[in-house]
Amino acid sequence: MKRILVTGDLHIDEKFDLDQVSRLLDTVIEEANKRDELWLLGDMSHDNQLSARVLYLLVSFLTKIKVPIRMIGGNHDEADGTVTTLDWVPLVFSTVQFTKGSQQFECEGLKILLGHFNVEESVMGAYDFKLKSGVSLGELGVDLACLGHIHKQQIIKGHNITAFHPGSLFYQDIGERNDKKSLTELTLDNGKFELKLIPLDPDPMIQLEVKPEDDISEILAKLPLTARVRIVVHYSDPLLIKKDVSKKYDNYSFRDKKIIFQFEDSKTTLDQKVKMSHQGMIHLDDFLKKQDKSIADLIKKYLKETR
Ligand SMILES: [Mn+2]
Repeated sequence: MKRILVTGDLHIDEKFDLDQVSRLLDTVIEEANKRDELWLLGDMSHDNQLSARVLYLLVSFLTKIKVPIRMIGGNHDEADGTVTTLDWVPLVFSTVQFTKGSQQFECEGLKILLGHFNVEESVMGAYDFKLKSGVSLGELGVDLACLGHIHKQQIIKGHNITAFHPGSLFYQDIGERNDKKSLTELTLDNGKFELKLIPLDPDPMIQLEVKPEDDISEILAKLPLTARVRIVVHYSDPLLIKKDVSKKYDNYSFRDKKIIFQFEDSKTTLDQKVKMSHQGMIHLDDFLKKQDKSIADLIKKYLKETR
């Protein structure tokens, strides 16, 4: 019997608040270390150039995982042609079995595929729409497919095959705000498998629909500081001064809240603004100085050889 923690689409990036990302990665570390293996299904970072902070988070994450890892690259990990931003990982971490594309193997008598793509049956977004894939579930030719790429957690059952998307760790898009985020525990036992969800608590994303005259300051005051809020102001008055409407909410301090104002009339959608902390970048050398020497040396060597 083998118990595996499956996740993916970590999208480590300043853009998504590294406090949040690192908090959720701590849960991944804790849950993975209780099991036999960790499978990571691609899109480790968001940008095809890793900043020092992102690299630091990725390295310290992998350092803390004490079980063998299978890792595949996703579309966000493609750097340039055949190069990915993760090529250094197996050179630094011998416990990571990394491939740029899919992995197919047998485990506990089951044919398993790890991939970073969706099948025709995968759904996404708030309204469960489907995205063209070109491959359907039945065509995969395995018993179980673990698929990254789609951020909405789901299990897709077919005839003699099951696929699942463990989904992403946190909300990137307001369209995901009602989805539940989780890690997936996969138990493999002598030709049989079982999937169990482990709930995550990402920073909430909330959408409030209001009219210009509505007073929602009390609702806003009660929201946690980590909430990302979109206020959609529906209006019909063509003379409405948008600045005055958003000024109304200044009575309540938003300094630490991440608020997006969006004004919607029948014709236009205007002004999207997200306030983010952690815009600062640190210098690579400063970052490397603080790291365990052996890892820092390997990364330095890697960076030297690839530049
Ligand atoms: Mn992704």
